[in-house]
Amino acid sequence: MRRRSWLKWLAGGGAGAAAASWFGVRAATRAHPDGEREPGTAADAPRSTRRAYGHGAEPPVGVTLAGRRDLVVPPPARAQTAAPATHEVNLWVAEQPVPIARDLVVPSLTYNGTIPGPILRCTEGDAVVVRCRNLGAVPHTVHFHGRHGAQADGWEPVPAGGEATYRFTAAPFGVHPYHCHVGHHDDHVLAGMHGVLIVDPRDGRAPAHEFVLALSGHQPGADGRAAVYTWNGVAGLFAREPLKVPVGELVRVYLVNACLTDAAASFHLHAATFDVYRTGTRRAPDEHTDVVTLGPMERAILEFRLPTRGRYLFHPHQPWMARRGATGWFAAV
Ligand SMILES: [Cu+2]
Repeated sequence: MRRRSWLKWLAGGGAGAAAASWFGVRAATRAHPDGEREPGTAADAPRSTRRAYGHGAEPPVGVTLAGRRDLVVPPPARAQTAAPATHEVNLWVAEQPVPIARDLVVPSLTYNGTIPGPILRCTEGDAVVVRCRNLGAVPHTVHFHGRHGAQADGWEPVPAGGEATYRFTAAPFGVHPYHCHVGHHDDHVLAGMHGVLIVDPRDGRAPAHEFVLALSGHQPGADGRAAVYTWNGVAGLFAREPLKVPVGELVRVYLVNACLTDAAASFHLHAATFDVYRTGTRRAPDEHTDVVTLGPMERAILEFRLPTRGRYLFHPHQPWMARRGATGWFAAV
């Protein structure tokens, strides 16, 4: 992140003011739709990159795919064993500024310091123990999608400075988002409090090159939509650094629509088609297509192979999302 951005953020009220306002999604800086600069915010808006094909926002300086690998590539599936395992997860909540695009740092709410939160992975039937420590100034929670006891649902606020422990048995297999769920929880989710839990079937899935792609919208734009859309919390990262996969080998995408700024969002892959497993909860694909549409917090597992060397574009088919940071590439190599 540029030093200038930090200084500007601090000069504008900084952490104290941000914490006191419990961090809705108010912008530290204002960004204009389509990555254009808005008058008076010249240095703060994401730069237009119209010279590049199909996207309008660059990632923050210093942010690389290698540095964010753990937020893009899920941990490996656990070896299949007869006995269910116990997974202990620590999630802490922090209120902090997070860079999401070039020259755009926003006051955010995070799990473990990143947007999105860590990718969690277990196997159906495993015991999951999530300890949430609220280091923030206002109440937060962790609410998991999927199936669990009502007492572990994460709707009860965890006060500032407090802790809560959620215990559940992972089910059903599939891909399930988790997110904060206090009060106007959409504010907290928009500010960064969301992540992905992958629950593998007990008999496993075929070996594949796996990625998590979680779409989110950030910052109110002038037209009521988000000003910036990101895959995995950073605008334009996969446009600058394509996701590389070997030609002809199975690719699996855990796709999550964590975007609450729009009624729906889609994922479109160019020059190839994919199997869609909605919510990932069944073994047979629901459809075979090149566009899948998801409402907020809906998700799907996509499987495909890229048959020849080359670059394969992907983006939401909502043009404003594609232009404002959510365009990327797979590169078959
Ligand atoms: Cu919260």
